[in-house]
Parts: sequence; C-alpha cells; structure tokens
Amino acid sequence: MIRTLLTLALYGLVQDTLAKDVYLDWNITWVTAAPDGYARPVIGINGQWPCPQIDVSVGDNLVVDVYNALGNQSTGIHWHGLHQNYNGYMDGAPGVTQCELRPHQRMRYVVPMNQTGTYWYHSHETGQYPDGLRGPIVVHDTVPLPFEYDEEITLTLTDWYHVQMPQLVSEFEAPSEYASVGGQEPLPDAVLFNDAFGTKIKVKPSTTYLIHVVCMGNWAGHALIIDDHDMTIVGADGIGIEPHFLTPQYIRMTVGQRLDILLTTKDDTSRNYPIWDGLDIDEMFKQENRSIPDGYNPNGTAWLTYDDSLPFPPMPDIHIGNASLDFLDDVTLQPRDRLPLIEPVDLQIILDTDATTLDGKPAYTINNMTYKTPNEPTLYTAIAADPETAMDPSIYGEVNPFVVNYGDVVEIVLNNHHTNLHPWHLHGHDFQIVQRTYPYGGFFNGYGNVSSHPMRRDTIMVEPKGHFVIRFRAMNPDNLQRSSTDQYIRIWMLHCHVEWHVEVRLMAIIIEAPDRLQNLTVPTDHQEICGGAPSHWAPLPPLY
Ligand SMILES: *[C@@H]1O[C@H](CO)[C@@H](O)[C@H](O)[C@H]1NC(C)=O
Ligand SMILES: *[C@@H]1O[C@H](CO)[C@@H](O)[C@H](O)[C@H]1NC(C)=O
Ligand SMILES: *[C@@H]1O[C@H](CO)[C@@H](O)[C@H](O)[C@H]1NC(C)=O
Ligand SMILES: *[C@@H]1O[C@H](CO)[C@@H](O)[C@H](O)[C@H]1NC(C)=O
Ligand SMILES: *[C@@H]1O[C@H](CO)[C@@H](O)[C@H](O)[C@H]1NC(C)=O
Ligand SMILES: *[C@@H]1O[C@H](CO)[C@@H](O)[C@H](O)[C@H]1NC(C)=O
Ligand SMILES: *[C@@H]1O[C@H](CO)[C@@H](O)[C@H](O)[C@H]1NC(C)=O
Ligand SMILES: *[C@@H]1O[C@H](CO)[C@@H](O)[C@H](O)[C@H]1NC(C)=O
Ligand SMILES: *[C@@H]1O[C@H](CO)[C@@H](O)[C@H](O)[C@H]1NC(C)=O
Ligand SMILES: [Cu+2]
Repeated sequence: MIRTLLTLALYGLVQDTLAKDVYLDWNITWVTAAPDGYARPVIGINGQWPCPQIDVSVGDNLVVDVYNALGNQSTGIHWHGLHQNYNGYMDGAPGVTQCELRPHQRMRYVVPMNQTGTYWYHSHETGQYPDGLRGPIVVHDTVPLPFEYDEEITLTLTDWYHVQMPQLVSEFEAPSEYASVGGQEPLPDAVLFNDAFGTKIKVKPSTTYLIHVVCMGNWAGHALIIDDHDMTIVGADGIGIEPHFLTPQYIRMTVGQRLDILLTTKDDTSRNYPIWDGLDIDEMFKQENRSIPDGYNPNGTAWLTYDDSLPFPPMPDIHIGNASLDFLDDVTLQPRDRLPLIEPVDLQIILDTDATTLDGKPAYTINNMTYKTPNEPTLYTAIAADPETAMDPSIYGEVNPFVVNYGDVVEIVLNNHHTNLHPWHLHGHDFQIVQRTYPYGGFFNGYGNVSSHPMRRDTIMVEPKGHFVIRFRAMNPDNLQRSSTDQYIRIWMLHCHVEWHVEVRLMAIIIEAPDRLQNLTVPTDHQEICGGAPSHWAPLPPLY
C-alpha cells in the first residue's frame, strides 16, 4: 500500500517535470501545391504544405500563435477530439467559441494535452479545411502502451478537389431541383494519402508498426485496405481499444475519424503491396440521383514499400458485397478501460434531422429549425447573460441550442430522416455509443441490446433513415475544481463533419452549465479580434 502510494507520488512528480509547453508560431499563407499533379493554391502554414504533424506528450501544453496572412479569408483553428479542460474558449470554432480571425489578425491558442492517441487540427471557418488547412496531432503516452510495436507511421486519407472551396460551395448551393434533398455535392478529383498521390510508405521487414490513420477529407466515406497484411485496431478517436483483429473485415472511416492500427510487416522484401482507399460511391455519391461520369475513379492507391527498386503493383479487384456486413462495425469495438454505461440519463435530447431548402438553396433542419449564424459567438452570449438568463435557450438565437445542467448525463438520439449517411462530431467530449442502426434501420423506438461498457469515440456515422443513441456526462470530475472560479467551459458544437453540410448548416450547439460561466475571463487577444463587438463583454480582465 505504502509502496503503491509512493510509486504514484513519484509518477506524478515525473509527469510534472516532463510536462512542457510546446510552442508553435504559425503564419497562415497561400501556397501553390500539386499533390496529384494539378497545381492550385492551397492554404499552408509558414509557407509549407502539407501542414505539419504535431507531436506532443500527455501533460504538455500546446501553445500556438496564429497569424492570418491569407489576405482574403478569415480563419480559426479547431483541435479535433481534444477536450480542452478549462480552455473551451480555445476550441477554435468561429461564431461559437471565438470571433473569426480576420486577415492581418493574430491570436494564441493554448491546448492542454490530457488525452493520448491520434487527433488532428483543422480550420473551423466554414469550407476552409478542404483547401488544405489541416494536419495530424499525435499525443504520445509517457508510460508504455499495453501492446508492443517498433515504429510509428501516420497515414492521412483525403478526398481532394482541384477547384477552391468558395467556388465549389457557391455551385453546390445554387438553387436546383436537388436542393430540397440536400443538393448535389461536387465529386472529388482525387484521393490522397498523406496529402500526396502514389504515396510510398517505406517499411522494414519483420517490424511492427503503430499506424495513426487520420481521415481528414471533406465528404466521402473512405474504405482502407492494405493488400495481404493483417491489421489490428488498438485505438479509435484517441480511445484505447481492446486489440481487434480485422480480417476478414475491412476498415471504413468517415471524415473526422481516426484509428490506431498495428501491422507487422513480412519477413521478406521481395515485393511491394498496394494500399487501397476507396471512396464511398454507393452509399454517398449515388444518392440524390447523381450520375457518376464514365471513367470516374473513386480509388486511390499508395504502397507499403519494402524495396524501392521493385515494381508497384495495382490493387487487386476487391469485391465488397454489402457494406454493412463487409466493414467493421465500430460500435462492436471495446474500450480498454471498460468504462461502464453511464446512467441513469438525466436529459434525453432527440434530434430529428432532414434536408430542406432556404431561399431555394439546400439546407438542413434539426427539429425543423435551420441554424442561423449568431451575431456574436455563443460563448460570449452565455458569459454576458446573468446565470438564470443564461439557462434560457431562446437567448442564443436560432443556433439549435440545447442547454444542459452541470453534471447531467446527457443522451442524444439522432434520427436521420435523410437518405444519405452523415458523420456526426461532438466537440469537447468522447461519447458512449448506446446503439446505431443499419441503413434504413428506422428511428428511435426504445433500446436494443445495449453493451454494459460501450464503445466510445468523438465522431460517429449515422446511416440513411436510421438513428444513433450516444451518451456523455456534462461535467468533469470534481477533483478538477482548481479554483473558486469554475472555468470549465462547455459550449460545444455538434455537427455533421461533411464540410458541404456544415456550409448548409447541419449543426447544433450543446451549451453545458452556462450559469457557471459568468466570471470567465476571455483572453484579451480573443477579445481584440472581435473588433467592434458589443461592449458588454469587452472589458473582461485579461488572462495573459
Ligand atoms: C507571413 O508570410 C507572408 C508570406 O510569406 C509574409 O509576407 C509575411 O510577412 C509573414 N508574416 C508574419 C507575421 O510572419
Ligand atoms: C484568395 O487569394 C488566393 C491567393 O491569391 C486565391 O487563390 C483565392 O482564389 C482567393 N480567394 C478568394 C475567395 O478570393
Ligand atoms: C485529465 O483527465 C483525467 C480523466 O481522463 C482526469 O482524471 C484528470 O483530472 C484530468 N486532468 C486535467 C488537468 O484536466
Ligand atoms: C430520383 O429518381 C427517382 C426515380 O427515377 C424519382 O422518383 C425521384 O423523383 C428523383 N428525385 C429527384 C430529387 O429528382
Ligand atoms: C475501384 O476499386 C474497386 C475495388 O477494387 C474496383 O472494383 C473498381 O473497379 C475500381 N474502380 C475504378 C474506376 O478503377
Ligand atoms: C446488408 O445487410 C444488412 C444486415 O443484414 C441488411 O439489413 C441490408 O438489407 C443488406 N443490404 C443489401 C443491399 O443487401
Ligand atoms: C417538424 O415538421 C413536421 C412537418 O411539418 C411535423 O410533422 C413535425 O412534428 C415537426 N417536428 C417538430 C419537432 O417540430
Ligand atoms: C447482446 O450483445 C452481446 C455482446 O455483443 C452478445 O454477446 C449477446 O449475445 C447479445 N444478446 C442478444 C440478445 O442479442
Ligand atoms: C462569480 O464570482 C462572484 C464573486 O466571487 C461569486 O459570488 C459568484 O458566485 C460567481 N459566479 C459564478 C457564476 O461563478
Ligand atoms: Cu452530413
């Protein structure tokens, strides 16, 4: 007992001494790049594209100074999957947790690293990250992981466009006969691995790799297959997973999701093996009566490269019969920590989502309401209101606001009335997946076979005319109270991660305990970028 306490004390000490500030100075600029041979302007960092991977350790504070040198676009950087304990104003969602970072403005993000695994950062200015402003984040553990590996690799998957988003978005939003069923999203021009074409992943024989897979595309679902190699999933969206051997199933990822995978290479180097990323033609692209042009190639190929001097073979033809059966159902994965189902539920929120039109343009509704961008970020509305008023959803405007109490166990039921699938992402949390249907599995009508220790992640796909049920607790353990002022900020977006659908407003805001936010101090640089913002929150005392 004494020894355990001593070990814990020492461990705490070691963690404290190793924890550090990781400082990055970012100048967001236009860069010309030709990842698939077609040159176009992309959004890069410090004159570079692809944007850099961030490697940090748990306990670190990531400090990023961002200067917007784009000249003609605003920005805002979101740290996807990171919980931002105490730092919710650093979540990077313009209109929700900050004002837009306009050209020639500068601001600082501080992101405390209190989770391990694979994450990513991306612009949360609507329509922007598919133009290039995105990159992986790997948070390394300070203790050995419960499985063995020799080396780490990152593999990003993306659907890629030759035309810049502002033009594609205006085409997508133009009134058309398809507007009322969700519009017709533009077809991607290429599939990229690590933001490049024909990517060659150099590997050594008889070596076990921990592969951090990040799906940072814009729209499509991605199927990932590595020819003739077995894979074992050990992590999903930062959650440690009981090793799950994949064969004979395939991996399917939505935009926003990450997987950590173990792969052991062969003991001989006599050939190279293709890696296949197939975009989800059947379940996504062929919806809304879209015709796919002859010769359109939804496939991307990269290679596990044992020997550069050997040929790079094409992918064998893979027959995927029924996507619901041939792909791993991520709901069946089991978190290593076996966190029990959280219950009882204090608040159940039912979201019925569907497509509609607004002024002839495609739009989405949640419970018949279409999100309208508020005048000021929702976080600032909550801070400015007195505690009682802050709990009244109507003060936040038409942002699909859902106010929840501190500590509530919240259950979200999402019924997808649309005939396409959507990947839903909740900021600031991972959530337990209570259930999810197959395509056309119908709307919520009670619970099925609920796991006593459900799968958790931060992005989940809902199938056409189906539903999911997720749960999370709207709080932090009490031991996190580190001052008399509760700065545990909880204004979180819940949205479809398809960037086209963010443009047409498939989103809601979960407002947690806004009656506890009134003494919050927003950093002065965050206030300053709001320019002529209302004075009622401007004179807040500076944090830095
Ligand atoms: C950012 O990069 C641009 C383009 O290279 C350059 O003109 C500008 O001076 C840089 N700004 C800062 C603050 O580094
Ligand atoms: C912004 O400037 C970049 C670089 O000159 C250009 O490629 C892009 O088309 C411009 N975007 C808009 C919306 O004007
Ligand atoms: C980090 O998260 C763990 C739970 O995963 C919690 O116990 C701990 O207090 C958190 N620390 C901070 C500083 O938020
Ligand atoms: C899609 O095609 C079906 C069958 O041809 C037709 O009934 C339906 O009206 C079409 N939908 C739209 C939005 O055009
Ligand atoms: C894409 O890959 C799949 C699976 O191998 C194959 O069936 C299909 O023909 C490929 N499509 C094209 C256009 O090459
Ligand atoms: C795929 O399998 C699921 C589950 O058995 C079933 O509900 C669905 O109808 C099948 N879809 C097709 C296209 O066969
Ligand atoms: C949404 O509108 C439909 C059709 O007008 C109606 O049947 C339904 O009850 C409404 N739902 C809500 C949550 O208001
Ligand atoms: C419920 O799920 C568990 C775990 O997946 C499984 O072992 C059990 O057979 C299921 N029960 C029913 C009634 O489907
Ligand atoms: C804000 O601080 C004051 C003074 O310390 C305190 O009385 C009040 O309860 C605090 N309000 C909130 C919402 O934390
Ligand atoms: Cu969507």
